[in-house]
Amino acid sequence: MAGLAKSGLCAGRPYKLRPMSKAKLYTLPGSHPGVSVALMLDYKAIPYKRVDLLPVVSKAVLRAVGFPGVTVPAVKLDGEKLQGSRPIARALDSLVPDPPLLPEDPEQRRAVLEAEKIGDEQLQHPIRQIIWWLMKRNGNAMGSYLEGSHTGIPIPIAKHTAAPLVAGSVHFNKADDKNVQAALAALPGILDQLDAMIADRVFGNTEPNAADFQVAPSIALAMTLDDLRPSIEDRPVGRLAKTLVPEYAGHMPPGLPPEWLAPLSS
Ligand SMILES: N[C@@H](CCC(=O)N[C@@H](CS)C(=O)NCC(=O)O)C(=O)O
Repeated sequence: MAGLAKSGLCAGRPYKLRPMSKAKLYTLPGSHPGVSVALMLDYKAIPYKRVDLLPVVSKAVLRAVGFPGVTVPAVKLDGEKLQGSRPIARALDSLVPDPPLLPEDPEQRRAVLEAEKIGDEQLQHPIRQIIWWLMKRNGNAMGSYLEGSHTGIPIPIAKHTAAPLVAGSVHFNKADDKNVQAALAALPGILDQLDAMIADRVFGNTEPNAADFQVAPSIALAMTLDDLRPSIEDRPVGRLAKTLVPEYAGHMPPGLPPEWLAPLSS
């Protein structure tokens, strides 16, 4: 098993790690919580191998390799099987405390956990629903989200066999007209809340915390959508995402009905 660097500098602070095996991150191409976990592993200087599963098929694979749940991100690290971006963040802090993902001060810690929860429970899923709704109507965009992925399947082949996986993902994520309209209507309120938390210095500071790593990939993914980018990129949360995740694979041309986008422009 590969060992880890035993010391180094991260965010200007020295860190010390006990030797541990390389982590294995199971994710999907374009998965925003998967990017969150990859960024946190990098921040903790934990080397890892990334395994990109295909949507829908991923559920059976995760079970086959011993995870109890059927969603990514999932991580094998030091004999532990971790699943879910927030539980993984807590486990990473206990395995490698420095640099920390949560502040020590209880009040600041509570605020970061609240922002992280909004990112996970309110922001992640609407973005997922919007993108699957669009992918069903523009299968050509699929190839761009597969750029740089490690599925083991050549992109042109994956792209041309994706229709049943897209249909399954639309079904699994309930990405129907009603839910996507509701997701778009809720988005401005969620973005306002996150911008207010950045103004209060809960996250978006010099040293990133668990909320930065949770929120920025969802916003970066949202900004791969031509329909959403103009309403997000100049907001504090958009600027934060561009700093933390400057390159997010994927590009989705416009496709949402203009009237569904009205809440974002008002
Ligand atoms: N809130 C969970 C999200 C887990 C989740 O829904 N992951 C998606 C990918 S972003 C998934 O595994 N979907 C299964 C599929 O598409 O087949 C987390 O942060 O870990």
